[in-house]
Formats: sequence, structure tokens, C-alpha cells
Amino acid sequence: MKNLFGAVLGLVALSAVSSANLVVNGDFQAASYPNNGFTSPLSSLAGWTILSAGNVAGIGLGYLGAPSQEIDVSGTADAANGGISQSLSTLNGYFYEVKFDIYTGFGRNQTGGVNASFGSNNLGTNLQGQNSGNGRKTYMFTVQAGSNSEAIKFVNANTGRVAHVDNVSVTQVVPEPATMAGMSMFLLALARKRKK
Ligand SMILES: [Ca+2]
Repeated sequence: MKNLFGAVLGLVALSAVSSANLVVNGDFQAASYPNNGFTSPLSSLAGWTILSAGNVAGIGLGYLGAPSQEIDVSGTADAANGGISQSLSTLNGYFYEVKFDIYTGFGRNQTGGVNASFGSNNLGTNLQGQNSGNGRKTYMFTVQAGSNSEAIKFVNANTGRVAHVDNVSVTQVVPEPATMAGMSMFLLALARKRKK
């Protein structure tokens, strides 16, 4: 009976831990960029690798309507395949929810686009923001990890000068409440059976 209780506790603890965001500095708030301005090119970006093609810019609060700091993967070089990447510790075969915001310059000329990928999963090429509100659009995907280390990557699609990324999160998909409830019922039934 004691072991069974431990097993249930372990199950609950596991699901709580695995729902944490795996991405370091996914909101790009670790360093400060000037309000209503930007820093470019960035020489480093906490948690991320800056890809050698092109450069990237740290966008300050308010610049082009930015609701918080963002990264422009087109930088000031506006070269194709410039961008950022972060290697994540994943579990081979497990599913993850990948979420991020894109802004590509609604209301500007020189609008751009972003290519996004998670490991070998192509999440989209030339992704766009939205043509309303402040132009930011949230993208969400469920993807399967193909190894114990997968890279989340955002690169400039080379279609313009504005290719902003923000609020990047990768979280392990946890069992649905229905599954958890079913599991609890099963364990409860098992416990009752043992009592008899
Ligand atoms: Ca931010």
C-alpha cells in the first residue's frame, strides 16, 4: 500500500516538472536594449547561439510597437539564414508544445519573414505576423523529439528587414487530465483489490 501511494505521488510530480519551459531566455529579457530603439549587431545572446550568416538585433520595448523586447533575426545585415538557435535537452520520442510570437512589420515597407524549426521538424518557412492589432502573431505546434537533444531555430527568410521573434517556449506535453483520472481510478481499484 505504501509503495502504491509513492507511485501515485511520483506520477503527479513528474507531470509538474515536465511542463516547465525548456528554453532559456525565450522572452529575450535577459539583457537590456534601448526603449524605442535597438542594439545591432548583438555580439552575444544569453542562452542562444547567433548563427554566423548575417547578424541579429535586440529590439527595445516600443520599437515598431514591440510590447516587450524581441529579437530581429534579419538584424541589420538582412542576409538569408542569419538567426538564432538553442539546443534543448529533450526525450527521444516524446511530444513537445512549441510556441512563439512573430512580427514581420505590419504597416511598414520592407516586411520580412521567419523560418522556424525544431530538430528535423520544419515549423514553417516565411512565417508572417498578422495584419491587425500590433501585428504580433502567436504560433503553436505539437512536435515529436527525434533525439535527446533538439535545436529550436529561427532564421531570416530574407524577404525584408523586419523578422522579429519573441516569447519562445518549448514544454513537454503532459498526459491529459482524462488520462490522469483514468490512471488514478485504476490505481484505486488495484488498492481496493489488495485490501480484500
Ligand atoms: Ca520579450
